[in-house]
Amino acid sequence: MSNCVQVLEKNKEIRHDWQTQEVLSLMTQPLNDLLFQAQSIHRKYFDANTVQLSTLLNIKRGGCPEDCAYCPQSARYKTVVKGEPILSLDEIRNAAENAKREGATRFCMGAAWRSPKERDFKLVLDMVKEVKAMGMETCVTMGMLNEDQTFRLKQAGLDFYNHNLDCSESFYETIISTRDYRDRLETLARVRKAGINVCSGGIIGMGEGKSDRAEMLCTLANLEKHPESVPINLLVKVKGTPLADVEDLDPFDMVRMIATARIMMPAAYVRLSAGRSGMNDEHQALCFMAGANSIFYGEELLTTDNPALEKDRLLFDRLGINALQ
Ligand code: SAM
Ligand code: DTB
Ligand code: SF4
Repeated sequence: MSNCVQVLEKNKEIRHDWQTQEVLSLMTQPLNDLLFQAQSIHRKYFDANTVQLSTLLNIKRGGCPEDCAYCPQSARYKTVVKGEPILSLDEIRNAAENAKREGATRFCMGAAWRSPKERDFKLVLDMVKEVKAMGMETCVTMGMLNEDQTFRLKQAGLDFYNHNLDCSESFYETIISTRDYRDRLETLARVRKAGINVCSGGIIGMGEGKSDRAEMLCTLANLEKHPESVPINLLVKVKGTPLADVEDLDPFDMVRMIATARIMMPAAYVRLSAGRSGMNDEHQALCFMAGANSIFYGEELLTTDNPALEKDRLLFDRLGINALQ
């Protein structure tokens, strides 16, 4: 196929006019058909056997004023997580060096804030500069940002900002009451305007319907530009949170969600995010087959467990997957 035809085809595939009903049909079609479509698209945009590794560090644990029903770091719920002060620059440097040595290409720093206060924000700018200088990609997630903050983060060398939609606008009020959906979209628009790559996705398994999942993917894919990174989290049920006893998800629903995200946002890195500790190797392999090409690599997410490094290396070996260098 000529380059010109390839470009025309890709232009048709990168769409921003998705409708919930259409996406619901895509997501619920026979699994083999869905996987075939997702694999075909994945192979046009990426090497199908390469997965990107991001390591997470919780730079400010717990004590968050927000009421996100899934989150063990909310001060409103009685969980094992206690509020702690922000980590020091030395602690960040050590963790990032370790992540780099283990093979991660991106270092993601998360803080349990509604939005950063000026004093803390300055510390985060220093963290970003430090990690960037080590030759790693930088990512931060710390809640809502104003325009001044996004521009200062860009100047400090921030590559990605993670701010999830979490779920559909229709389901949102059952999950969070302390800030609204529009706030999330506004922060994403400011991140984009500042020239920082957007990392945005959501969580499934919170009791939402399939059409909520389709609606959330439509909101992401219908943004003016697709997010460069789309984390798909499977709810980690934490004792003490309102969602601790929600019903288990059909494992194939995670596979379907990833495949649908892959088809809708062909050039994005789709990350198989939280929830891997509860998945067996075969389930994860199906997620990679569906087009997931990024993971969180490290033994802890923010407050909950993630698979051991050795376990992930062994899985990659068995599947013939290479880590993105
Ligand atoms: N406080 C900031 C915020 O909420 O934007 C940044 C950190 S927050 C913990 C980042 C994301 O982690 C949330 O938006 C949510 O998607 C995900 N998350 C939190 N708790 C989770 C859980 N129990 N299971 C799956 N994902 C979770
Ligand atoms: C994202 O989408 N998932 C990560 C990261 N972005 C910050 C967080 C997952 C948190 C899982 C629950 C916990 O460990 O506290
Ligand atoms: Fe706070 Fe973020 Fe947890 Fe919500 S998800 S309670 S904002 S740390």
